[in-house]
Amino acid sequence: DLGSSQSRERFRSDSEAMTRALSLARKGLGSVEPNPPVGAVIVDSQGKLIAEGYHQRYGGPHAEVVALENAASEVRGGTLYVTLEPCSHHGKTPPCADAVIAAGLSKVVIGTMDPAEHVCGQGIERLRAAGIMVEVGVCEPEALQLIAAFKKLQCEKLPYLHAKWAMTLDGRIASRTKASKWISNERSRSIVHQLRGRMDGILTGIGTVLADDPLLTARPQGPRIPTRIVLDRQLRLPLDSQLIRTADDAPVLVFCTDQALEQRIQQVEGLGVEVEVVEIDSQTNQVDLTAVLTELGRRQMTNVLIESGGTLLGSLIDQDCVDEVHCFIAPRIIGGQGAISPILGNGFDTMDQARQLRNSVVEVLDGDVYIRGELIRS
Ligand code: AOF
Ligand code: ZN
Repeated sequence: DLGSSQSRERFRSDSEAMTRALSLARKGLGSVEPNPPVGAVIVDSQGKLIAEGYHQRYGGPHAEVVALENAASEVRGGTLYVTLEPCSHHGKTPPCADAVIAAGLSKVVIGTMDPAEHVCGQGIERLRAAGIMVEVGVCEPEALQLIAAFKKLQCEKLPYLHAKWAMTLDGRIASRTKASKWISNERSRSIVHQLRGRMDGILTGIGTVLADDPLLTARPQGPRIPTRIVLDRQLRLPLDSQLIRTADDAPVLVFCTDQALEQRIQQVEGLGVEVEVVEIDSQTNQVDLTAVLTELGRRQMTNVLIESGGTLLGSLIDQDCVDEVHCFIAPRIIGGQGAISPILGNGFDTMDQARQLRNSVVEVLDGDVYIRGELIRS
């Protein structure tokens, strides 16, 4: 509720208004995918806030239209701040650019252009052709970060991969006896559950399943129920594993190769698990990761969390597939030559080849250190 006109907020700058639109957009994370999270605010000709809106769920009205419908007073002559370029296509809803023009707004300030083929500048063009003043690129880094997963799925047809691991101060995810419960504290683990609850999939390897018998669900449940995805060349997934026992509550998808027996495939499928047979990667003698990721993209999975051991994560890093890192460091030392590192694979030979984080944020969670950031992909 925007209240009476005297109490209405007035933004001091374009970036302040856009920052508000960005935080509105974030409320849709986990609910809108595979569509982008988008937020919008409208101010009147005096610069007073008169409407707010965001894209709330997949298939629902777009942010701009929600804001227009919520307007507390006349929008004619006002300015729209929107995190993403208004659309110009007839999708599940009519073009927002047309709605903006019809409402008589005089200016539109945009966070970033829509990278999707069906828009890609045409929304901006349509607004300008109607005589509306358009400015693009206010808070663009934040606006781009917000749609990073949407952009990857649109442009590369691949899911955005988040890698998560928890390790000790000496960089170990398990002791030399393979003990790994629990490294990080409760607060770190609750962040992981929040992350899980907005993912389309959680990806792990059969090694982790055999070692830990994980559930890989979000507790409490978030805005979506992620599919638990296991890479399992020979289909060794135990029939009495927690994953299989809960297959009715949250989907399980297993990728195997022709090294799995047909009879085993049928048995596992009979227990409610979906099985996909893909090629083997002759380099690693493992399930071909490109085939897996292509299939997940084909299924419109936008965000996938990797919660695996060092082998799978190492291969994904070697092949430059990871987009974002969530690393939890516990203030403990386990030591031991045989203790296990989070990332194996081939690795890189020199420091200048090392993978680099950008826009990283560090938080302290009751003594654990949480580092998240985007991985720069070459
Ligand atoms: C959204 N929400 O607030 C904006 C979007 O299938 P449709 O009709 O929902 O259209 C989806 C496309 O619309 C999406 O790919 C993006 O390019 C554009 N803008 N989408 O879901 C919004 N502004
Ligand atoms: Zn739209």
